[in-house]
Amino acid sequence: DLKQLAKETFDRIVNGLASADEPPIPGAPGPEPVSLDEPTEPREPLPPKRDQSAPATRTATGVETGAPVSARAQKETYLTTSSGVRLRDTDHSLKAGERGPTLLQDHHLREKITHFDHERIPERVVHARGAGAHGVFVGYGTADPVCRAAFLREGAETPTFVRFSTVLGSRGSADTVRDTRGFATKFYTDDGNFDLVGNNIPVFFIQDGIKFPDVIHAGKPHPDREIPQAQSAHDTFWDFVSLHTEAQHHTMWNMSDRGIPRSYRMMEGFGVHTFRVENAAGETSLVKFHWKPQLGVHSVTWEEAQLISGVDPDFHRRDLYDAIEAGAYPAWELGLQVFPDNPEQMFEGIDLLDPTKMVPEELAPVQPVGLMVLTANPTNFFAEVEQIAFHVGHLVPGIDATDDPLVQARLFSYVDTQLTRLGGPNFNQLPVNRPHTEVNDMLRDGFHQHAVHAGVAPYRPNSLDGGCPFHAGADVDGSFEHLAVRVAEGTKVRAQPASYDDHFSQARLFWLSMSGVEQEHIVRAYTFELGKCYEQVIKERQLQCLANIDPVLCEEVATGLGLPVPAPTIALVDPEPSPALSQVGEAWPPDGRTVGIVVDPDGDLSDVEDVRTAVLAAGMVPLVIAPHGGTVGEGITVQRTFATARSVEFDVLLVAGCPVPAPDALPLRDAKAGAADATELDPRVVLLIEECFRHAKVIGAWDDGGAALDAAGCSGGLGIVRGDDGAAVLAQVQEEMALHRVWDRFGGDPVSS
Ligand code: HDD
Repeated sequence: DLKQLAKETFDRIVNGLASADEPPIPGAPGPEPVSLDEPTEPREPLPPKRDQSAPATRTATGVETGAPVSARAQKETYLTTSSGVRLRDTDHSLKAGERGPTLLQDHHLREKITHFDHERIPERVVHARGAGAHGVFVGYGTADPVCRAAFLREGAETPTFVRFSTVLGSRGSADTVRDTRGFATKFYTDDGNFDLVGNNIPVFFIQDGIKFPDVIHAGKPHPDREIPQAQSAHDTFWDFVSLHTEAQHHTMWNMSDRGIPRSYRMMEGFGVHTFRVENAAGETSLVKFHWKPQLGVHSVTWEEAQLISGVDPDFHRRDLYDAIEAGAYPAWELGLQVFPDNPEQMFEGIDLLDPTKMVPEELAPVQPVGLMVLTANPTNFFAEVEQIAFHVGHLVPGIDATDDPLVQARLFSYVDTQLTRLGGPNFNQLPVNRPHTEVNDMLRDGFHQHAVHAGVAPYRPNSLDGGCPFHAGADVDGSFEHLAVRVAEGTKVRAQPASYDDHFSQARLFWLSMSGVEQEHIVRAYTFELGKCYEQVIKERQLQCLANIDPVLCEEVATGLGLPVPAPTIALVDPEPSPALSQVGEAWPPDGRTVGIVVDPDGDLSDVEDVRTAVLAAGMVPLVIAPHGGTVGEGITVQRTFATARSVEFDVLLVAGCPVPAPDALPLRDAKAGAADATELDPRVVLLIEECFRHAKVIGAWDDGGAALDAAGCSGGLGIVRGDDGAAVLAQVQEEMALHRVWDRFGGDPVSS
């Protein structure tokens, strides 16, 4: 029972000491002074945590040992050197006398420091900042008519590892910056690893991989000052995308709410390229891969994104970790858009080999073919999330790449970058990268070789190793062969087809498919980003691009920048909008949302525990917010204090009391002088309520909570639920939060064209 498991895990992880019989009294002296001495007894064994995703009984090269091969280190009681010798002291260097110089012969000192000196590896040149989790994929069997890949068959269960990421920022950068998000999945299938290395945006900035260094150099911090970090709001980015106009479609997605997701759990994923698949009868089709999140597609507001970057730069990483730890396992359906494999590789006038174009779902519906659920956090971030190495060339029988010039360059780039990043050619032997199937290659030696290859003939043909390894013929299950399709004939050229010349029509399609409030956000995003540029000519050139997308969008942004509105240089056509592109309007279950509950320890707390339990039972995460930590009332554990809570952490706010200012809300001298006004609401609670209101969140209040809303000046309006009974308020709040935000709260006249 997942819900029960979730509750138990939540109680253990989040509530920590909540089960103590006597709740501690805040500020009271403790019973016994706490010892500062180092523990001397062997500690308890490590808490149970899953092993890294290494095959249970196989070595790195897939040799069956019959015994568990554990990748888990740090197991025993006593400290050892790396060669397993037990150590009596790791706290003092070996010296010539207590006050004398350190001796060169101190091997342990040198080993310890040397290893530390080499702990860092180069971060990924792009997608350096990320988070990952283990999961399982189950096929529905619905892909059979088009794709024979075994992991898609009905009921086939395949372990997976997913790494989400931002693109531009360094490894320590903030999570909620405006950027594309990576969505890379490794399927450890019975036919070897399949990597789907996608993004949360279905199109890309460039049509040809040879431009990848250009777009990344433009987006990365300026080479002279190395600022700004993890931002596109700067001159070099807008310089490039306004000149290289095929980037305009992807840029439009970045400026939309897709660029600032609420959670990795609430993002779509896209394989971007068109792939070629084959069914059991040998017939081929062209497909695009989609991940559809079960929690819906949601975003934060730009103001929230900026606040979070300071308040909790690890917001998305923490969100993913906490959800999985609490048993609220995030899930995505894998879907396929299927197109006939015609020689032109076009569909409804859209060039399927042009990665700056997508195919609206209304023209080619996404057909679900399986479900992925993320069920376990990494055991060790470095070993798994940092060392995982994806590759678009990791394909399994039934799936092949196409001639899209972007994927062609990617097929080269990934191994190449990993050779440097992971220090040699044997990174596929790392536990997280190992296939869960047998490996029988003829690759040998190299840095960090972990396998002890037993044969003497790593060549073919041979007789000394009995002729092994043999080719797997077409009759052998699970053998891979590139699909034998005819390649286009022509002369060698550095050129692209005329069908790649349209750079604006799908950006316009996207704009026209947005709701009013989404268009408003796009206008504000362009205005913000261009407002951060220094060069006038860049702003003017980007306005020209916007004029070629939509006159209203262009005019609104130009007004914000205080610049003239250029006329379009192309004829604008009105495509049929694609409602599937909009995030707004669909109702979603409340699962996985975070609910803040403000309580007043001196007020009526009778409903709070029941509401907390009901929130948890509904699959959401309740966080009690009080003036101080510890517990309030009869053992209700406080997860956030007024000092640590900020509105951006919550999808919904419930206010169960009207807490007066706590001493730490005021300057110390005033508090000492007893200046707190008992009738005043704590200013940090005012800020919580105001921000939740401004960010269009549902707010519920009962008992004295109503007075708190009044004191914060957010007494009523759409999405404000007030009542006398906590359970009834929560029930209505749940209904109202189905749309995620209450955009109608602000009425007004949203931008529309
Ligand atoms: Fe890439 C990493 C996604 C185009 C070269 N890419 C990387 C990651 C993702 C993507 C999600 C992070 C993987 C991880 O978590 O380890 N990349 C994409 C998508 C693209 C794309 C969806 C276009 C459709 N990439 C692309 C091109 C090139 C690269 C055109 C080069 C020609 N990408 C790389 C890389 C990275 C990488 C430099 C950096 C770290 C790594 O590979 O392992 O090779």
